[in-house]
Amino acid sequence: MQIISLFREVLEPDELILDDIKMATYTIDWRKRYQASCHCVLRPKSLGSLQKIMQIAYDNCITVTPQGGNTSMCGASIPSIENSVIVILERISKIRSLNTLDRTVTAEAGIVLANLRSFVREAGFYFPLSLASESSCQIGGTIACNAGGLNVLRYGTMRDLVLGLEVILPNGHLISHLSGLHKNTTGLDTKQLWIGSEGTLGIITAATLKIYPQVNERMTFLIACDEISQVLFLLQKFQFEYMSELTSFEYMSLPVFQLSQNYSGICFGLSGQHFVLCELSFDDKKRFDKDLLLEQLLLLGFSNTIVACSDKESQRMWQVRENISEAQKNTLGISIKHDIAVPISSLQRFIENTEMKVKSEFPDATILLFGHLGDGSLHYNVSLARDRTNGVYQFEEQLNRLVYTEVIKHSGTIAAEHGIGQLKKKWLSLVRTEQEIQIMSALKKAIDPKNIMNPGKIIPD
Ligand code: FAD
Ligand code: 2HG
Ligand code: ZN
Repeated sequence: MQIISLFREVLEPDELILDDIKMATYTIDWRKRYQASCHCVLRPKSLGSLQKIMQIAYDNCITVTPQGGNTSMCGASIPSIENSVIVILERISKIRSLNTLDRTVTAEAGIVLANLRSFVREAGFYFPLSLASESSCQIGGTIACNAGGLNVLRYGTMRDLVLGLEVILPNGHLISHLSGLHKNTTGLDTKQLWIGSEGTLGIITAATLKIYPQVNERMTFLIACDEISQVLFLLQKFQFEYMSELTSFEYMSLPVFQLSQNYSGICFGLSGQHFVLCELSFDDKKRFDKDLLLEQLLLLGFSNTIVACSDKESQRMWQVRENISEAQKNTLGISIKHDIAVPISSLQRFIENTEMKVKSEFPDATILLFGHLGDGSLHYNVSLARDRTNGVYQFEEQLNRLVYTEVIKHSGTIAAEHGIGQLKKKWLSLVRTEQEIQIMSALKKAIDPKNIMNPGKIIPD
């Protein structure tokens, strides 16, 4: 109660959420896996209010979890300890400026990704970060997680798109460095610390981001293959033939493709074991030639292909891809998720070996394999017929060990794009050396000496 009065003194009434029912949406994660009670949810309407919140939190050692769209897949956005406060950014969401000569947009952290993308589109430009969660997730959250998504092949992850950052430190001080410089070699690039920091080093309040020219034409197509080797062969061919046009190369295994088609009420009538949703973007209309593409695919032996003939058809293809997580959650219940990456040259061996091991220890497993194969990252989700409720988590450690052992054998990572959060911190030492973890801890101590920012995330206990 006393903590609430401290905030009440400096905030306006509508900047505090105290009602249990209203708080409930912020205290449970998208997967309904992590739940926490907290003193209150704070929704500051200005940077000034946010600074006051942090000063109070710092002086009184109150732990703070910043929250964006609450779409984290690894429990990063839910406090891991009791007696925290959650700070939501939804009201700090203005577009501050658009500079077409610098090719930048400066936006506040709470803007929803889809809204930023529409704003940039309406101005005649393109902001490439695209995720299935884009109608909920926020710019601050995507920076804090270094989000990846569907266009990484051509434009990189969020880290590649951030030119400048503004953050509020745990002690309430503001660092604002929102320059639109594309080059700057003045010592350590400190903004990189906050990109991927998952709310553990302060609150991101605004960013200057790169924007791109709008793409003139897109070609979206679905290809069915019988063997994973064909998928990799296709990727290699496209990387040579359409190096700069290849924007997305998304993979779906048969169980995933069927599940999401059924859930979406869409059927493309393709048969195969492996499916690729591919998008080429052309700045130059001359290279946009559907017939040529179909002919090339036929010559390479890919006859089971559908090239979208309209925006509507392309949207239907993307719908099947983007509905996967929802389809899985609503149809198969609770699954065990992995967000891994291995070098593309090792993908086939990784997929084959891991499947063999999973099936031998878990004969009732359905492996829901899909993801951004073009950049080497895959979602290796496993559903067990024996239990589709939370009870399945009793098998999580065994399954994780199995999958991560193969990931490590193939020089991969246990978190390609979703981050570590609470879910994977005990596995961090598999992929980061002791010295690297020590450096992370030392930086955390230097920036957040009282450990008030989203404690219990990333760094193992
Ligand atoms: P939240 O979930 O609210 O928070 C995530 C982390 O960021 C937390 O640690 C939080 O404390 C911190 N944070 C949030 N805002 C701030 C801030 N302003 N300052 C400091 N820290 C902050 N991810 C991908 O990379 N690629 C995908 O393709 C993808 N697809 C998804 C599809 C679905 C259906 C869903 C549900 C999720 C998907 N995700 C994907 C995961 C998720 O959407 C991303 O990680 C996203 O970046 C999280 O943004 P958010 O605003 O929801 O952040
Ligand atoms: C995607 O690629 C997301 O669609 C979600 O990263 C992955 O649900 C998942 O496991
Ligand atoms: Zn993904």
